[in-house]
Amino acid sequence: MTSPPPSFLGSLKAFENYDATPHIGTIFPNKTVQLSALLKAPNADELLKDLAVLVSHRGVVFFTEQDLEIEDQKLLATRLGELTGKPETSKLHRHPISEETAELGGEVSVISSVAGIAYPVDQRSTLASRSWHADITFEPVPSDYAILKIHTLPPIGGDTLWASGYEAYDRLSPAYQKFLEGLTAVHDGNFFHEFARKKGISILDPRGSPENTGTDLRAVHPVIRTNPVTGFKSVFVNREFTKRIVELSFDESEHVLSYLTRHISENHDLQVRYRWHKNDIAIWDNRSNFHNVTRDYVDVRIGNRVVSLGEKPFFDPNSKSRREALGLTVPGQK
Ligand SMILES: O=C(O)CCC(=O)C(=O)O
Ligand SMILES: [Fe+2]
Repeated sequence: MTSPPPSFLGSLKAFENYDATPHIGTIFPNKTVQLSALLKAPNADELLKDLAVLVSHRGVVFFTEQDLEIEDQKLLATRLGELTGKPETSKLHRHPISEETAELGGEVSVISSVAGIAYPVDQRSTLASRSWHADITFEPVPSDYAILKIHTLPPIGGDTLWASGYEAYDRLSPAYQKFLEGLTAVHDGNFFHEFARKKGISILDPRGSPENTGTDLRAVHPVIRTNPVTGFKSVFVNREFTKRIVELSFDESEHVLSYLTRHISENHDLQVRYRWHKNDIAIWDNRSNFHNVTRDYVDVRIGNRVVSLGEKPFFDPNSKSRREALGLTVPGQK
């Protein structure tokens, strides 16, 4: 018998909410809870810090039918990281292929089925699982939090899935966990050059941190990463950007990456799937989760995404896994 996980809600306990699955996802279903109001509350710093901690623990948190304007969406993304101790040099990310429109600026990515940043999908693969990723892991200083508001939706379809990197780590055998802990991997976003060429735009530079500069969109990060907010270990490789484990031979690297990405996409019991309503907002922690949109619709689907930058990824050998820290057992393991 395991005890139920402790609550990470803090000051947010006052608002109606429920966990979407045991391992990932918390939903605030009532539109009387508005992020715009939390930002202006007298105890805003307490509420927003507790929100950041909740997102880092639960992976992704959903708010229903929000009136948050784009400038406040940027402010919220900034505050979540600031209140949980991110480096001062980490600002909002400017995506390499964002177009700096007067209306939105380079700090907003338009997530759209018709224009803006349509994520380039590998045309050779028709698997929906091909697009599992964490945002912008090709940057030396990648993202802590992302906030997505979808304002235009097809009548049905276009659900988004998230998967827990904490739970993915916990499901590995102790021997495999140890093997992965010393390893590092190359994350590569240079495919965006082709995209930029076709659109006739140049790669934005710098991109929200003095370390995210230049046009070679590659970085090396630990395969197992410690989340500084929770202290938990997470798997940190993803199908879209992670190309090579540095310390292994080419074939060994292919094998391990293929296993880990299947481990994330095929264990649907470490995932949550969200069906959007107009103006819903999802906030997720990119350090220890992956996500993937479902391209099963034909109508227009558009949202605005803001991605903030966190710390340079690190692995703390003294950090714990989520289940270890919370005293939860892994199914099938003693
Ligand atoms: O369209 C979505 O639901 C998610 C797209 C995505 O990967 C993102 O916004 O980072
Ligand atoms: Fe994404």
